[in-house]
Amino acid sequence: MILNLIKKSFIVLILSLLFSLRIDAGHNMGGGMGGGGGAGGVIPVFDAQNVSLMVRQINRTMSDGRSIPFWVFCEGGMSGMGNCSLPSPVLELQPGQTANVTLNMMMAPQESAPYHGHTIHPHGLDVPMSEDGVPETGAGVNGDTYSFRVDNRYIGSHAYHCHVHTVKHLEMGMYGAFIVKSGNQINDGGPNYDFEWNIVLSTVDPAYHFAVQDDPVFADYNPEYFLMNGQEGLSRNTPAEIFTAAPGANVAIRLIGMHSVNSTFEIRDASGNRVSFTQHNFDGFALPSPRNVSRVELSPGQTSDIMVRMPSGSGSLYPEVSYRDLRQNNVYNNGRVYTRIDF
Ligand SMILES: [Cu+2]
Repeated sequence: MILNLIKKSFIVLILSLLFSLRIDAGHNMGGGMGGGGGAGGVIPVFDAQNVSLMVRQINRTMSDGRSIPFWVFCEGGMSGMGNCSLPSPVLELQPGQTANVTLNMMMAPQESAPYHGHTIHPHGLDVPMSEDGVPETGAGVNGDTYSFRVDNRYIGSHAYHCHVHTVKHLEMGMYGAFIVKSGNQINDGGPNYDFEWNIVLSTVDPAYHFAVQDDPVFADYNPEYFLMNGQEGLSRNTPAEIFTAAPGANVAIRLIGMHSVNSTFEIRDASGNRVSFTQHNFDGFALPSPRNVSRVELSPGQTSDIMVRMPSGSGSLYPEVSYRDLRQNNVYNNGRVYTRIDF
């Protein structure tokens, strides 16, 4: 009897390990895994009041077959396996709550001195210096618990990322959305949304991923892969993600710019015409008044919260991001990334 029980729990353990390994691969192959209403999209969401993150390497096979190593923050406490995704998980905190985000360095891939260790830097939130994860101002790089509070001004989109050798570690995937939430309000006193979708923008220069210490020199940035929520979304038929809303619903889209070039966000209808929407927040704060626009430009490190109303009847809209080089402002080869909202 006891032996059977042990056998059974062993099988359950193996099955759960296999399952988490499958998740580790991190592929939600161009849609199919439709995002879900309140869930915020395909990237897992955790409560920043009590979350433990560790660092793991995951290898991604890109659309051209090349395998690229990423370092990501994975939720998972001491279990050693972790719940890994690219981008790293979304962390949520309500105004008035206290964040307790623990960085567990057990088995973390890392560089040697002087770039040893990792931190978690809440980007765009004003937190005490001891909690902001910046080694240059004294933050430890061997694991820590980051504890801070936010107020109503911060309702909306922010980010977090590692602040050790940032030029490399950010590029490696050590970034995620940090959302300050108050019910369904898009900002303090702002309108309510019916659905919320977090979209993290990022770019990949393979040379940075294979770099050792400062070789090659991190000077020129030549991205080859362009992502929305970790997916390439090279065409409308293979969108980075398919989000499911409802006719007539207000969908909040939170754009978190963790990319390293210029970018433009637009929404098009089935005929390719631009759809206008309302921009409520920029760079983590409410605009003095909402703006009716048909595009949003996002520079590296910026965020924006927009709201778009689904038409009546059923159909699809196509949010897209164009990544453009900083010098000539030309759209990169494969630099247009497509997603889809079904309603
Ligand atoms: Cu790091």
